[in-house]
Amino acid sequence: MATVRTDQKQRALMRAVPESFSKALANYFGSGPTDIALARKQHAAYAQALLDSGLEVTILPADENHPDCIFVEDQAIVIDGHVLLPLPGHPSRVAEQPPIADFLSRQLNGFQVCGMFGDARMDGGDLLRLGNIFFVARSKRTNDAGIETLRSLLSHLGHELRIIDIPTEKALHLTSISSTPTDQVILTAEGFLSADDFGELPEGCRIIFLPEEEVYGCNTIGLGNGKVLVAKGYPTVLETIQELGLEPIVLDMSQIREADGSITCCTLFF
Ligand code: CIR
Repeated sequence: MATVRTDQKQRALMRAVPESFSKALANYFGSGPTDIALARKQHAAYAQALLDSGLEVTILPADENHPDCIFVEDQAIVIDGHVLLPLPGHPSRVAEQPPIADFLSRQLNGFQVCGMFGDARMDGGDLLRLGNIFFVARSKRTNDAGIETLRSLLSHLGHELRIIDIPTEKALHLTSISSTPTDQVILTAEGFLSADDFGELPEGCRIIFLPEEEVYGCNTIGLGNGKVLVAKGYPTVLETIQELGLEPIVLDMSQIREADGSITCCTLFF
């Protein structure tokens, strides 16, 4: 049995799919959702999978003015009792944040909240955690000033930060091309990043490179109880999760993928 995440996930925040979801930004995996009823069905099945795994799930109402509002991962970064509210890297997504910030501040009594100012920009989807190491992408959405804000928080918390330049012509976010289903494993696809990009990993940790055509499937969520959410249709990813001794929960993400959204994008764990 593989060792699983130390930060067991217990509470999840999601946001409902608006009718306007068909207008979501789509430049990488998809060309825009076409079936909102199906997107809602897939989103509901995803939420149910979290509930069935024993998590407490809150779903905030959709915001029709913000077609991308379901992608809550980008709007807040929750680390060890602290919340960083980034300034999202795409202007159309900035005003999605207030209801999420309000919710988190009501839930997390005693949590410290910090913000991002000036030219700093970051999407939460550019952050990947492997135990006490945080990888952040320099991307179309996350810039150096944003990374410096994150660095201040992480150094205060005693965590290491490593910066990775992602190939922006091929990838939106770092989590679009990688994930950590456990605290020991990074899944990523060939053709995007090299082992050197991640740097030397702690003993017992490793990177597993999967075929380039399965890059979307490399985005998984390890729930910390041996279960891992994986997208339907990526056989090598599925096999790899099983070989790691983990239990995959397979979700059909087809309509969410059409909006460039991966599994991690739809949830904030707090
Ligand atoms: C966007 O382009 O911002 C959305 N259509 C997709 C955001 C996906 N979020 C993520 O990877 N964390």
